[in-house]
Amino acid sequence: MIYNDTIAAISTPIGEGALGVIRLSGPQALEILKVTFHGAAAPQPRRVHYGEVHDQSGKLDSVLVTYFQAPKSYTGEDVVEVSFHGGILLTQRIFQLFLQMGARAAGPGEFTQRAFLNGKMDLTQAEGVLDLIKAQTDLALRAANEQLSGRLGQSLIELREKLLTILAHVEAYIDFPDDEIDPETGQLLIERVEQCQTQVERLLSTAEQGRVLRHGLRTVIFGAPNVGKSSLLNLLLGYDRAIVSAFPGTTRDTIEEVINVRGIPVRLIDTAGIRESNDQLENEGIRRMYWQLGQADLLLCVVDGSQPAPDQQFADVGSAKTLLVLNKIDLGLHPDWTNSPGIRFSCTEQMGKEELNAAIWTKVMGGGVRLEDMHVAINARHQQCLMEARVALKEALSSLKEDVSPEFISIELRTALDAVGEVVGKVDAEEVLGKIFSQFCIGK
Ligand SMILES: Nc1nc2c(ncn2[C@@H]2O[C@H](COP(=O)(O)OP(=O)(O)OP(=O)(O)O)[C@@H](O)[C@H]2O)c(=O)[nH]1
Ligand SMILES: [Mg+2]
Repeated sequence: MIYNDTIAAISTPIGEGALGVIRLSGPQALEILKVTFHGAAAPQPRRVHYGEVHDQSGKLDSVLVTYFQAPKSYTGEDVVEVSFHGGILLTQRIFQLFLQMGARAAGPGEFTQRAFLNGKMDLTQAEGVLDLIKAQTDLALRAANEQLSGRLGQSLIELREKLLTILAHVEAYIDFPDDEIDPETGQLLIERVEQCQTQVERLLSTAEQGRVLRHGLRTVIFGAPNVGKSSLLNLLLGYDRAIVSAFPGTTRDTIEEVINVRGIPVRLIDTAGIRESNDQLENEGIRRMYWQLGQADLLLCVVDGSQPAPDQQFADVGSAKTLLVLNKIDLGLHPDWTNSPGIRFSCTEQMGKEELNAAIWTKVMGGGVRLEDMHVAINARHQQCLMEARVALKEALSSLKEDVSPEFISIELRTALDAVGEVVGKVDAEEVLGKIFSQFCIGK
């Protein structure tokens, strides 16, 4: 074990709840429990004990305590979990008591960081814990669970092993400087590097879906005033979030809400209608709308399908990023739109919702690998590392093909190896670790 101090954290949200939970991890965890807990028997590993927690002045609460003996615990250290009645003051009193007894207040993600450093999980699994806590849809939850189970880590470890084998081969030639890599071995190594490249590409192809699952698909609803943008937001959301009125220019500020489209978290953003205006507030709304357009993953261009098509379209509705929504078709579709591929929609009649959801789904899942069939979806950090690996592998491959000296090939392979290793945490980079674990909540 690496640490000699014991950390404590309130592991439940601060507020009134049926239960509150405090966790302790470290070499003094059991000792702190023993002096504060009064029960029928001394705490045994993997048993739940009922009793009371006392401070100097007497009983604080009736509690249940669980003792997880190292190394069979979340962090790999001695861990104690105490659950009690979830009052705000009570939680603070018990927490303060543990601090007085020698524990230190844990920082964000410190429990998981210890779990990682004690070899209980690799870095992708630690990040899976964070994804699990933050998941907003079933699909995101499933991807997080897959990552937590170690599936991504496993495939990266296999990749590393393949790279190590290739490297060992190449380095064997360095030790015998008179030998060049013989053509047969050279060909074999080329094939193996190409296999590694395929694997890296496969993982990289899940980056976009991973980003959407973690952060939501930024979807901006835009169009002329009064076409029904806010009505569309309200309909998709299922309640009246935005003000709808028959006056053009109703929406000013942008309004953001997250919905779940078949497991994809979609961050819907309603914006001010685009038009020339002398109204300062409206112009500010339009300025914000343009800013949002620049940030969007997907654009829902809403038009009034019962009216003639405007001379000028606001966006390239043929672009892969844009879906055209022909709203108000309950009033009849204007002949201008007859051949339009836009989705026929009516907010008042609630028509076209399924078609729109299907179109959003296809935009996200359409190209490349389907997340349903995949078991991993990498995050931005993984993507960055794997892109470095991609570059290094490409270099290694062309060096191999051009019979460059083994020393150079070995350097390139090592770069690829390090980049892949960094994904699972097989590098000693304080900075990387600090950055990852600081995103966690305290107590995790
Ligand atoms: N008949 C019909 N009316 C609709 C439909 N959708 C919206 N409306 C009406 O159109 C008017 C404008 O709707 P909003 O949702 O406020 O339109 P908007 O695009 O957000 O307008 P701004 O915020 O002003 O840009 C309201 O009177 C709605 O009731 C529809 O599908 N059919
Ligand atoms: Mg509006």
